[in-house]
Amino acid sequence: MGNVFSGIFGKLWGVNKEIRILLLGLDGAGKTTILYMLQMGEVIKTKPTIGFNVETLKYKNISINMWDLGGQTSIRPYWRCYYADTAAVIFVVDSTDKERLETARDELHTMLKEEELSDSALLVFANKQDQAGALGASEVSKALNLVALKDRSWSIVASSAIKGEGLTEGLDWLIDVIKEEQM
Ligand code: G3D
Ligand code: MG
Repeated sequence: MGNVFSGIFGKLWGVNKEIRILLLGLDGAGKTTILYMLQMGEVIKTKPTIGFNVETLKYKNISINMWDLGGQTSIRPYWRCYYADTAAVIFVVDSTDKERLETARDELHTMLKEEELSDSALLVFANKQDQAGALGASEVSKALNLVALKDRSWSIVASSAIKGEGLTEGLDWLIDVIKEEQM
């Protein structure tokens, strides 16, 4: 019985469902490239994002309002203006940028301390895997100290935004988690 009902609710959940996901990470990590790759299936020429880009993606019956916030140091304090009603955060890391992994880790943990994000799931993309010398997902995970995250669903997925690799795998995981938490 339980299975029958959860099956029905599982199908209904997506209908007209709108969720909000934030794409965050340091500048140059690949957030805007990921947004438009998911939206249009192609690589677009990006410029550093001043302010934000927002796009609505239709994914498995769900409308995802995806907010890509600028990642430069001067803009990061404004991330918090967008935290309310956030189902999930996608944190993008340039896996070749070893010098700034520590900064990325600090920004991530500072952000996750915010009350408004206490229920948000976290997906990390260890991006730019197509580049020589990129750290693998487990190394990025270690550098970001993800094991320290308590009471939160999180996952890290290796990706190459320009090749479109890993993106739907990550998003599938995220949608499943959000669905479970909201049902
Ligand atoms: P941001 O929005 O996080 O600031 P962007 O980052 O999406 O603007 O990407 C910054 C640069 O990284 C862009 O290159 C973009 O093409 C590149 N990039 C994004 N994802 C990948 C990836 O998976 N692999 C590789 N090799 N490059 C990637 P430019 O040269 O335009 O600055
Ligand atoms: Mg950008």
